[in-house]
Amino acid sequence: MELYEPYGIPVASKAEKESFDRANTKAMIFTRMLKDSEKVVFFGGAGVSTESGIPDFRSATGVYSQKYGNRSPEQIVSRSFFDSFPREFYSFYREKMLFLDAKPNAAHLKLAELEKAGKDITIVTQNIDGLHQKAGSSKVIELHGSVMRNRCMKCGQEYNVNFVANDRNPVPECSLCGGKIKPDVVLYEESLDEKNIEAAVTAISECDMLIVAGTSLVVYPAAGFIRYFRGAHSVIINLSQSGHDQFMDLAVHEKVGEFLSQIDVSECVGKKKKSAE
Ligand code: CNA
Repeated sequence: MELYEPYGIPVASKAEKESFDRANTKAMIFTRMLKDSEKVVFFGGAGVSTESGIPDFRSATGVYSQKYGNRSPEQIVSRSFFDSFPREFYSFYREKMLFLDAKPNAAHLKLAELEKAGKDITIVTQNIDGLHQKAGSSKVIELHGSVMRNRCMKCGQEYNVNFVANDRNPVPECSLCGGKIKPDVVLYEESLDEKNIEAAVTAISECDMLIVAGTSLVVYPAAGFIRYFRGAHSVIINLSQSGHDQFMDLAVHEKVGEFLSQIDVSECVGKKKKSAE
Protein backbone atom coordinates (compact mmCIF):
# COMPACT_ATOMS: atom_id res chain seq x y z
CA MET A 1 0.00 0.00 0.00
CA GLU A 2 1.39 3.39 -1.02
CA LEU A 3 0.91 6.55 1.01
CA TYR A 4 -0.23 9.87 -0.37
CA GLU A 5 2.28 12.34 1.04
CA PRO A 6 2.38 14.64 2.92
CA TYR A 7 -0.86 13.46 4.49
CA GLY A 8 -0.01 9.79 5.04
CA ILE A 9 -3.28 8.57 3.55
CA PRO A 10 -3.17 5.08 2.03
CA VAL A 11 -3.88 5.03 -1.72
CA ALA A 12 -4.81 1.87 -3.58
CA SER A 13 -3.34 2.69 -6.99
CA LYS A 14 -1.32 5.13 -9.05
CA ALA A 15 -4.57 6.29 -10.67
CA GLU A 16 -6.03 7.15 -7.28
CA LYS A 17 -2.88 9.05 -6.36
CA GLU A 18 -3.11 11.03 -9.59
CA SER A 19 -6.77 11.81 -8.96
CA PHE A 20 -5.75 13.22 -5.58
CA ASP A 21 -3.16 15.41 -7.25
CA ARG A 22 -5.79 16.75 -9.61
CA ALA A 23 -8.51 17.41 -7.02
CA ASN A 24 -6.49 18.01 -3.92
CA THR A 25 -9.04 19.77 -1.74
CA LYS A 26 -8.88 19.94 2.01
CA ALA A 27 -12.33 18.38 2.35
CA MET A 28 -11.18 15.42 0.27
CA ILE A 29 -8.03 14.92 2.32
CA PHE A 30 -10.07 15.23 5.52
CA THR A 31 -12.55 12.63 4.26
CA ARG A 32 -9.76 10.17 3.49
CA MET A 33 -8.16 10.71 6.86
CA LEU A 34 -11.49 9.94 8.52
CA LYS A 35 -11.94 6.82 6.44
CA ASP A 36 -8.44 5.67 7.38
CA SER A 37 -9.09 6.16 11.11
CA GLU A 38 -10.79 3.74 13.43
CA LYS A 39 -10.87 5.99 16.50
CA VAL A 40 -11.45 9.71 16.13
CA VAL A 41 -11.40 12.50 18.71
CA PHE A 42 -12.95 15.89 18.02
CA PHE A 43 -11.47 18.44 20.43
CA GLY A 44 -13.58 21.60 20.26
CA GLY A 45 -14.04 25.02 21.74
CA ALA A 46 -16.35 28.00 21.65
CA GLY A 47 -15.84 28.46 17.87
CA VAL A 48 -17.82 25.26 17.29
CA SER A 49 -20.95 27.01 18.59
CA THR A 50 -20.62 30.50 17.07
CA GLU A 51 -22.58 29.29 14.03
CA SER A 52 -25.40 28.52 16.51
CA GLY A 53 -25.38 32.17 17.58
CA ILE A 54 -23.38 31.72 20.81
CA PRO A 55 -20.48 34.19 20.90
CA ASP A 56 -17.04 32.83 21.68
CA PHE A 57 -14.70 34.50 24.16
CA ARG A 58 -11.72 35.72 22.16
CA SER A 59 -12.87 36.64 18.63
CA ALA A 60 -13.23 40.35 17.79
CA THR A 61 -16.96 40.11 18.54
CA GLY A 62 -16.44 37.73 21.46
CA VAL A 63 -17.40 38.27 25.08
CA TYR A 64 -13.87 39.34 26.05
CA SER A 65 -13.96 42.30 23.69
CA GLN A 66 -16.70 43.87 25.82
CA LYS A 67 -16.17 45.73 29.10
CA TYR A 68 -18.17 45.15 32.27
CA GLY A 69 -17.42 48.15 34.45
CA ASN A 70 -13.91 47.77 35.77
CA ARG A 71 -14.14 43.96 35.76
CA SER A 72 -13.00 41.49 33.13
CA PRO A 73 -15.17 38.51 32.15
CA GLU A 74 -12.40 36.25 33.54
CA GLN A 75 -12.86 37.86 36.95
CA ILE A 76 -16.63 37.53 36.80
CA VAL A 77 -16.60 33.84 35.91
CA SER A 78 -14.19 32.98 38.71
CA ARG A 79 -15.04 31.01 41.83
CA SER A 80 -14.04 33.77 44.23
CA PHE A 81 -16.33 36.23 42.40
CA PHE A 82 -19.21 33.73 42.44
CA ASP A 83 -18.77 33.28 46.19
CA SER A 84 -18.44 37.01 46.98
CA PHE A 85 -20.81 38.59 44.44
CA PRO A 86 -23.36 35.95 43.40
CA ARG A 87 -25.91 38.54 42.17
CA GLU A 88 -23.42 40.15 39.79
CA PHE A 89 -22.23 36.71 38.71
CA TYR A 90 -25.77 35.60 37.85
CA SER A 91 -26.60 38.82 36.08
CA PHE A 92 -23.60 38.27 33.74
CA TYR A 93 -24.17 34.52 33.51
CA ARG A 94 -27.84 34.76 32.57
CA GLU A 95 -27.18 37.43 29.96
CA LYS A 96 -23.91 36.20 28.42
CA MET A 97 -23.68 32.47 29.01
CA LEU A 98 -27.20 31.08 28.76
CA PHE A 99 -28.52 30.58 25.24
CA LEU A 100 -31.59 28.47 25.75
CA ASP A 101 -32.83 28.81 22.17
CA ALA A 102 -29.52 27.88 20.51
CA LYS A 103 -29.74 24.93 18.16
CA PRO A 104 -27.00 22.54 17.00
CA ASN A 105 -25.35 23.78 13.81
CA ALA A 106 -23.89 21.89 10.84
CA ALA A 107 -20.74 20.97 12.81
CA HIS A 108 -22.61 19.40 15.75
CA LEU A 109 -24.97 17.62 13.35
CA LYS A 110 -22.20 16.20 11.12
CA LEU A 111 -20.35 14.78 14.14
CA ALA A 112 -23.54 13.13 15.38
CA GLU A 113 -24.16 11.79 11.87
CA LEU A 114 -20.67 10.27 11.80
CA GLU A 115 -21.34 8.47 15.08
CA LYS A 116 -24.69 7.24 13.80
CA ALA A 117 -22.98 5.86 10.70
CA GLY A 118 -20.72 3.77 12.93
CA LYS A 119 -17.63 5.96 13.36
CA ASP A 120 -15.98 5.61 16.77
CA ILE A 121 -15.89 9.32 17.56
CA THR A 122 -15.36 10.90 20.97
CA ILE A 123 -16.04 14.58 21.48
CA VAL A 124 -13.87 16.38 24.01
CA THR A 125 -15.38 19.81 24.39
CA GLN A 126 -14.51 22.94 26.32
CA ASN A 127 -18.04 24.16 25.65
CA ILE A 128 -20.72 24.28 28.29
CA ASP A 129 -23.75 24.63 26.02
CA GLY A 130 -24.83 20.99 25.67
CA LEU A 131 -25.25 21.31 21.88
CA HIS A 132 -23.34 18.12 20.98
CA GLN A 133 -25.79 16.05 23.04
CA LYS A 134 -28.71 17.98 21.54
CA ALA A 135 -27.40 17.02 18.10
CA GLY A 136 -27.31 13.36 19.11
CA SER A 137 -23.67 12.62 19.96
CA SER A 138 -23.36 10.17 22.86
CA LYS A 139 -19.64 10.11 23.65
CA VAL A 140 -19.12 13.67 24.90
CA ILE A 141 -16.58 14.67 27.55
CA GLU A 142 -17.45 18.12 28.87
CA LEU A 143 -14.18 19.39 30.31
CA HIS A 144 -15.68 22.61 31.62
CA GLY A 145 -19.05 21.22 32.68
CA SER A 146 -22.46 22.22 31.39
CA VAL A 147 -25.03 24.94 31.96
CA MET A 148 -27.64 22.20 31.67
CA ARG A 149 -26.83 20.82 35.15
CA ASN A 150 -27.17 22.85 38.35
CA ARG A 151 -27.06 21.89 41.99
CA CYS A 152 -27.95 23.35 45.38
CA MET A 153 -24.72 23.96 47.25
CA LYS A 154 -26.39 23.07 50.55
CA CYS A 155 -28.46 19.94 49.98
CA GLY A 156 -27.33 18.80 46.51
CA GLN A 157 -30.78 19.00 44.89
CA GLU A 158 -30.43 19.14 41.11
CA TYR A 159 -32.05 21.73 38.86
CA ASN A 160 -32.33 22.12 35.12
CA VAL A 161 -31.23 25.13 33.11
CA ASN A 162 -34.74 26.54 32.77
CA PHE A 163 -35.09 26.76 36.54
CA VAL A 164 -31.85 28.75 36.81
CA ALA A 165 -32.77 31.01 33.90
CA ASN A 166 -36.30 31.75 35.07
CA ASP A 167 -36.09 31.72 38.88
CA ARG A 168 -37.22 35.18 39.96
CA ASN A 169 -34.53 35.43 42.66
CA PRO A 170 -31.43 37.33 41.52
CA VAL A 171 -29.46 34.31 42.79
CA PRO A 172 -31.41 31.10 42.09
CA GLU A 173 -32.48 29.44 45.33
CA CYS A 174 -33.15 25.82 46.16
CA SER A 175 -36.88 25.26 46.60
CA LEU A 176 -36.21 22.59 49.24
CA CYS A 177 -33.73 24.29 51.57
CA GLY A 178 -33.22 27.84 50.25
CA GLY A 179 -29.54 27.16 49.48
CA LYS A 180 -27.64 28.90 46.70
CA ILE A 181 -27.66 27.05 43.36
CA LYS A 182 -24.42 26.71 41.42
CA PRO A 183 -24.16 25.75 37.75
CA ASP A 184 -22.10 22.64 37.07
CA VAL A 185 -19.63 24.79 35.15
CA VAL A 186 -15.91 24.87 35.90
CA LEU A 187 -15.16 28.45 36.90
CA TYR A 188 -11.72 30.04 36.83
CA GLU A 189 -9.84 29.00 40.02
CA GLU A 190 -11.66 25.65 40.03
CA SER A 191 -10.18 22.30 39.03
CA LEU A 192 -11.35 20.10 36.22
CA ASP A 193 -13.04 16.84 37.18
CA GLU A 194 -10.39 14.10 37.51
CA LYS A 195 -12.52 11.51 35.71
CA ASN A 196 -13.02 13.86 32.77
CA ILE A 197 -9.30 14.57 32.56
CA GLU A 198 -8.52 10.86 32.53
CA ALA A 199 -11.21 10.09 29.95
CA ALA A 200 -10.05 12.92 27.66
CA VAL A 201 -6.36 12.05 27.89
CA THR A 202 -7.09 8.36 27.28
CA ALA A 203 -9.28 9.10 24.25
CA ILE A 204 -6.72 11.49 22.75
CA SER A 205 -3.75 9.24 23.36
CA GLU A 206 -5.53 6.21 21.85
CA CYS A 207 -7.14 7.78 18.77
CA ASP A 208 -5.95 7.54 15.17
CA MET A 209 -7.20 10.98 14.18
CA LEU A 210 -7.45 14.18 16.17
CA ILE A 211 -9.61 17.06 14.95
CA VAL A 212 -9.05 20.31 16.84
CA ALA A 213 -11.71 22.92 16.04
CA GLY A 214 -12.91 26.37 17.05
CA THR A 215 -10.53 26.92 19.92
CA SER A 216 -7.81 29.43 20.60
CA LEU A 217 -6.01 26.74 22.64
CA VAL A 218 -5.09 29.14 25.40
CA VAL A 219 -7.17 27.82 28.29
CA TYR A 220 -5.19 25.30 30.34
CA PRO A 221 -5.11 22.53 31.34
CA ALA A 222 -7.62 21.64 28.57
CA ALA A 223 -5.46 22.96 25.71
CA GLY A 224 -2.51 20.87 26.89
CA PHE A 225 -4.38 17.59 26.43
CA ILE A 226 -3.85 17.55 22.66
CA ARG A 227 -0.15 16.93 23.35
CA TYR A 228 -1.07 13.34 24.21
CA PHE A 229 -2.01 12.61 20.60
CA ARG A 230 0.14 9.84 19.07
CA GLY A 231 -2.03 8.86 16.10
CA ALA A 232 -1.66 9.15 12.34
CA HIS A 233 -3.75 12.16 11.30
CA SER A 234 -4.17 15.57 12.94
CA VAL A 235 -6.33 18.43 11.66
CA ILE A 236 -7.06 21.91 12.94
CA ILE A 237 -10.17 23.78 11.75
CA ASN A 238 -10.15 27.33 13.02
CA LEU A 239 -11.13 30.66 11.52
CA SER A 240 -7.95 32.31 12.73
CA GLN A 241 -4.44 30.98 12.24
CA SER A 242 -2.60 29.80 15.30
CA GLY A 243 0.87 28.74 16.37
CA HIS A 244 -0.44 25.17 16.43
CA ASP A 245 -1.11 25.02 12.68
CA GLN A 246 2.46 24.01 11.90
CA PHE A 247 2.21 20.93 14.15
CA MET A 248 -0.91 19.58 12.43
CA ASP A 249 -1.05 17.53 9.22
CA LEU A 250 -3.87 19.69 7.86
CA ALA A 251 -4.88 23.25 8.79
CA VAL A 252 -8.24 24.58 7.60
CA HIS A 253 -9.12 28.24 8.07
CA GLU A 254 -12.85 28.15 7.51
CA LYS A 255 -15.96 28.06 9.65
CA VAL A 256 -16.08 24.59 11.12
CA GLY A 257 -19.78 24.10 10.30
CA GLU A 258 -19.31 25.22 6.71
CA PHE A 259 -16.25 22.98 6.27
CA LEU A 260 -17.87 19.89 7.81
CA SER A 261 -20.98 20.40 5.64
CA GLN A 262 -18.87 19.41 2.65
CA ILE A 263 -18.12 15.99 4.14
CA ASP A 264 -20.07 13.00 2.86
CA VAL A 265 -20.36 10.65 5.83
CA SER A 266 -20.81 7.57 3.63
CA GLU A 267 -17.30 8.17 2.29
CA CYS A 268 -15.76 8.37 5.78
CA VAL A 269 -16.77 5.00 7.15
CA GLY A 270 -15.77 1.51 6.22
CA LYS A 271 -12.33 0.89 7.71
CA LYS A 272 -12.26 -2.62 9.09
CA LYS A 273 -11.54 -3.18 12.79
CA LYS A 274 -7.87 -4.05 13.29
CA SER A 275 -8.77 -7.37 14.96
CA ALA A 276 -10.68 -8.44 11.83
CA GLU A 277 -7.86 -7.57 9.43
P1 CNA B 1 -12.04 31.16 22.42
O1 CNA B 1 -10.79 31.48 23.16
O2 CNA B 1 -13.12 32.17 22.41
O3 CNA B 1 -11.59 30.79 20.92
C1 CNA B 1 -12.52 30.52 19.91
C2 CNA B 1 -11.76 30.27 18.62
O4 CNA B 1 -12.67 29.77 17.66
C3 CNA B 1 -11.08 31.49 18.02
O5 CNA B 1 -9.76 31.13 17.67
C4 CNA B 1 -11.91 31.80 16.76
O6 CNA B 1 -11.12 32.29 15.70
C5 CNA B 1 -12.46 30.44 16.42
N1 CNA B 1 -13.76 30.46 15.75
C6 CNA B 1 -14.83 31.27 16.00
N2 CNA B 1 -15.87 30.90 15.23
C7 CNA B 1 -15.45 29.85 14.47
C8 CNA B 1 -16.05 29.03 13.49
N3 CNA B 1 -17.32 29.20 13.11
N4 CNA B 1 -15.31 28.04 12.94
C9 CNA B 1 -14.02 27.86 13.28
N5 CNA B 1 -13.39 28.60 14.21
C10 CNA B 1 -14.10 29.57 14.81
O7 CNA B 1 -12.69 29.82 22.97
P2 CNA B 1 -11.99 28.50 23.54
O8 CNA B 1 -13.00 27.43 23.43
O9 CNA B 1 -10.66 28.27 23.00
O10 CNA B 1 -11.80 28.90 25.08
C11 CNA B 1 -12.18 28.04 26.04
C12 CNA B 1 -13.27 28.63 26.94
C13 CNA B 1 -14.38 29.32 26.20
C14 CNA B 1 -13.95 27.52 27.65
O11 CNA B 1 -13.76 27.68 29.02
C15 CNA B 1 -15.44 27.60 27.32
O12 CNA B 1 -16.21 27.25 28.43
C16 CNA B 1 -15.66 29.00 26.96
N6 CNA B 1 -16.84 29.32 26.13
C17 CNA B 1 -17.77 28.38 25.81
C18 CNA B 1 -18.86 28.72 25.03
C19 CNA B 1 -19.90 27.67 24.69
O13 CNA B 1 -20.13 26.76 25.49
N7 CNA B 1 -20.49 27.75 23.50
C20 CNA B 1 -19.01 30.03 24.57
C21 CNA B 1 -18.04 30.99 24.93
C22 CNA B 1 -16.96 30.59 25.70
